[in-house]
This record gives sequence, C-alpha cells and structure tokens, in this order.
Amino acid sequence: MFLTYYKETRVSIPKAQLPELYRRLYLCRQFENVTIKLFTNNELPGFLHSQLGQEAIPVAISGCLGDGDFMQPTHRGHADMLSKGMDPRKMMAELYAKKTGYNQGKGGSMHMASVKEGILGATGIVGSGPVISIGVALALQMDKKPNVIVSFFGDGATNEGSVHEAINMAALWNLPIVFVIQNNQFAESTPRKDHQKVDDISIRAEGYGIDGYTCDGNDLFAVYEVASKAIKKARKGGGPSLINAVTYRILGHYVGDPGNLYRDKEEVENAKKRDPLQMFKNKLKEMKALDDAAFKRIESEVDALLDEAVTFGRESPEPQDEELMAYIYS
Ligand SMILES: Cc1ncc(C[n+]2csc(CCOP(=O)(O)OP(=O)(O)O)c2C)c(N)n1
Ligand SMILES: [Mg+2]
Repeated sequence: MFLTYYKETRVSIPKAQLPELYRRLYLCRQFENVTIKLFTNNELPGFLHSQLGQEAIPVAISGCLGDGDFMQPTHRGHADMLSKGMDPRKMMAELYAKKTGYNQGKGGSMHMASVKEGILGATGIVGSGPVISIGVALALQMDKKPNVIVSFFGDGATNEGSVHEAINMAALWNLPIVFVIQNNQFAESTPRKDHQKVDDISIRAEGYGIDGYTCDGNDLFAVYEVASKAIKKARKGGGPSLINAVTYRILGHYVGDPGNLYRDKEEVENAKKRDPLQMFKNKLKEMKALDDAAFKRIESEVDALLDEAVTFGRESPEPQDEELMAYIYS
C-alpha cells in the first residue's frame, strides 16, 4: 500500500483519444452554461447544482471507462452523466420535467438515471452514492465481469459515516471500485478547513488499507494518470483506491446562490485563472494535437447539439396526469 502525490503532469493519454475528450469537456462546460441561463430565466423547474469548473475530473475518468462500466454521480453530476455518454437531448428534456426525458421528467437534475450508459441514478442524499456503488461493485465481482464502478462524492461527503463504511467494506471484499472525491473546497457554505482537519483527504486511504492518490482535478492529464492506474488495478481484481481530485467550486452551492458571503472575491478570481477547459485546450495546442480548425469544428458541433437539445426539451410534451404513478415502486 502506498500514497502517491501527483504534483506534475505527465502525458499518458493516447493521442487518438484527445479530440473526443476535448469534445466531452466542451460539451460538459456548455451544458452547464446553457442550463444555468435557462434556470435563471425560470425556464427549468426544480434545483440545479452546477459542476462548472469540475468537468475535467469525470471527463478524464470517462477516457478510462467503456461499455459495461458504471459511474455514480452526486447531486452535482451533469458532467459525470454527459462524459459517460448520456444524451444531452434526453438530459435537457429531463431538466424540463418532460415526458421525453431520461426518467419521464420524474428524476430531474438530482435523480437522473440511465442503465444503458451505466448511470444507475444520481442521488441528492450526501454520502449515499458510495453505499449504492459498493452494491454494484459486488454484483460485478459475483458475476465475474471485467468491469468497474467509479463512485463520485464531495469533500463534505467524506465526513459522512456511510462513506467510511462503504470504503471499508469495499477494501475488505476487494471490490472493483474506485472512489473519487470531487474536492471542490466547499460543503454548501462551509469551507473545507471548517469541516475537516486533514489537509490531504487521500491520506485516509491508509486507514482503509487501500491506495490513495491526490491529483490536480483541473488538469485533465493529471486526473487521467491516476485514474487509469486505479481503474486498471480494480479491473484486474486488485481492489479499490481512493482519489482526491482537488478542484474549486467556481459558482455558489446551487444556481441562485451568489456564493459571495462565505469566501473572498479574490479567492474565486484566482481559481478562475485555472480553468480546466482552457488548461486542456492550451496543452493540446502546445502538443499540436488539434489545430484551430479542429477546435472550431468540435465547438460548433457541440453548440448545434445543445441548441437542438434545448428545442427538444422546450417543445416536448408534458407527462399526463394518468402517468403520475408509473415507474413508482415504493
Ligand atoms: C445526508 C445529507 N445531509 C445534508 C444534506 C444537505 N446538503 C446538500 S449538498 C450538501 C453539501 C455537500 O458537500 P460536498 O459533499 O462537498 O458536495 P458538493 O456540494 O460540494 O459537490 C449538503 C450538506 C443532504 N442533501 N444530505
Ligand atoms: Mg464540496
């Protein structure tokens, strides 16, 4: 067992994957920008928690996953779902609470699910995701499948008893799971230094008897590097790892929270300078992996797809009264 602190970025992503990862990253970012606008204009019902600024974490991890693998999003999970391949049209319709949405408009932002893409359901109960995930991991192990689940949770959730119990069980049973903290430095309005004493949450891995990693969650290459190691290990029956992906919550806790009463403006402005989309784009330019025309083509295709998604969501039919109890099991 060892702890590894990745401070440097090494390039390990296969070159052929880079355009698709950029497409996913740009899609996640623009999906957030578009939905924030719609929500602010009172077009979307319910509640939105934006993942803006955290997108490099799920996108990098999606590059290490394939069909048959699973991801467990939290209440802040649009980018998790999109990077795992969920269709932005059906996601948008779900946010509009329409019949054509992934869950017939009954799930909304916080409880969206799609079995086909390996998203068994986002959850609004902080710390519940890892408990659901170890059940999935146990099923994969019992069925002798070569697949894994990546279970996301926040820095705040790392203080929940359920998270400790889930990681302990997964370690004991050597389950094919990777636990990933999207460490955005806040739990609602509480800064991390006011909710936990440890500086580096990955040191807790030692207490569970598993590998722990800390990486720069805004650097897609750095996340890919540690995630590919941890996922490979879990796939081969080597058991779980804990990844602390350090990032920053650029916006308030939910869309509508100005986020300015519990932190300095300067801190937010500094964090914005480390934008994961811009950082990845700069790196790709430096590597000459994509030229300006290729970036432009990807971006305009995604913009057109999102325009189509908004029209689809807006114009889709509402669920009917008689469908109210359909798919309700308890
Ligand atoms: C069990 C439980 N306790 C409290 C809440 C209220 N709540 C919603 S989000 C949140 C903060 C979670 O922080 P973190 O885990 O860091 O995730 P983030 O919101 O930063 O993505 C809290 C306390 C909840 N939904 N569930
Ligand atoms: Mg947090």
